[in-house]
Amino acid sequence: MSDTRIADIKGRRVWDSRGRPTVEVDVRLKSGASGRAIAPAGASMGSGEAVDLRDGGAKLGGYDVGRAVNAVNSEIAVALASMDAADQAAIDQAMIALDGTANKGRLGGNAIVATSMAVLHAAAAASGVPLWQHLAQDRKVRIPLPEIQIFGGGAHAARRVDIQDFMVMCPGAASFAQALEWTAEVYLAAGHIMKQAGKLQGVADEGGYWPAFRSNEEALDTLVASILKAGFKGGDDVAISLDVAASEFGKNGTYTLALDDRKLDTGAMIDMLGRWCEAYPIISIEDPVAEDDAEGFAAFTRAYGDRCQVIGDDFLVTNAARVGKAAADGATTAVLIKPNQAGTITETRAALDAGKAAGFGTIVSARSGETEDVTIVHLSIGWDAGQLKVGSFSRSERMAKWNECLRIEETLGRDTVFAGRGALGFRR
Ligand code: 2PG
Ligand code: MG
Repeated sequence: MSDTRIADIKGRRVWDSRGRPTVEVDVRLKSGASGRAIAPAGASMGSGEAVDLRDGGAKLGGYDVGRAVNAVNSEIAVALASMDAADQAAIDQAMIALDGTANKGRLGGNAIVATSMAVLHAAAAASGVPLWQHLAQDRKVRIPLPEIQIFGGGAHAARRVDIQDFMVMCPGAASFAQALEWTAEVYLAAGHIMKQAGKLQGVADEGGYWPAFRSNEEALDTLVASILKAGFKGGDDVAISLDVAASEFGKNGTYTLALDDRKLDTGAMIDMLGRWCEAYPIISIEDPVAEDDAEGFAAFTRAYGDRCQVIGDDFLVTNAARVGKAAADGATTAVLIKPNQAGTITETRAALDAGKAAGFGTIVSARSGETEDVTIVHLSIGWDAGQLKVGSFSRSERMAKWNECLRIEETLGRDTVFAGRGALGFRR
């Protein structure tokens, strides 16, 4: 066995897909094996997330990460020196204890998650297998069903439309490669439609077309038109998935749809989404109501959760206890899993396990601020999450992840099982 004790940890400032600073960490083990990871960053964030440590002030809009990088190179490097990288739980626990806050705000969720993921990569490198395989051990894994954005919105497009992500999923595809090919056709068709309508205005933060629409419904109509133009039957082959990200425009039971110039209470919000579920081939809705509206979540899930996956993101913030409570309350049927919401690999895994124990759909997800880091693809496969959300079908921080998943599917060859439709979580 190689020596998996940590020899050296180095943090540095690199840059993310929004041109903002973020934290990269290199971990080197005594055996010489090494791992690297970069912290992503959200724009629409749950209030219960681990928080990034930013320097504030005027420089770089306050987004600089000098203090977080410094935390990696001083306190964290000292605390983890000579610890065993193969014992991820002990590594993560040491950082949690060292930070000492409930939201990881002292050392920074960005410093901690980048270190936690880099340690995991180093342990995988020491074992001589790809990360997904290191995580899966001998268990069977599936290649995830991808959830891919066609139009961006909400906080990722200057709130040009209220709804954040207009996405497609391909439950009828036979493989991940086929799901990507079908999505590429839909993305292409959407571009043609936008161009013809004189609405092609570039892309939003995650690579989906800029949502130059007059109403939220026009975005849905255009998405359906794109699916049909690409030659697919809406619903069976290619279906619609939405991230409403309702916490961005709703609080205390009032939702303000700026584009549609309407204010809705929780009941009206649920009715509107319900009408959309009837009128459009929607199979998944994330954060249909705000994070402070647990009863709204349960009401929506009771009404539509048998035919539409109901995902908690800002509501559950990759927290095992919250996932357990949502399961007990029937508040969602699925959970979004984002490592930097939890702050460590161990806590991320615990949230995913809680979701699986509840029979939920589990979706490993990127953030709107991303990089070339492809760790989440390996987590999704190695932990057999079944679903993967990465943003759209353009911009290399997104394509790097889709392409990594393609390579792994190819590696598996005949043994490949594509999660497909069966990965979706519905109310039972
Ligand atoms: C989300 C993510 C990705 P952000 O809300 O699910 O779409 O956005 O990273 O800004 O939270
Ligand atoms: Mg979300």
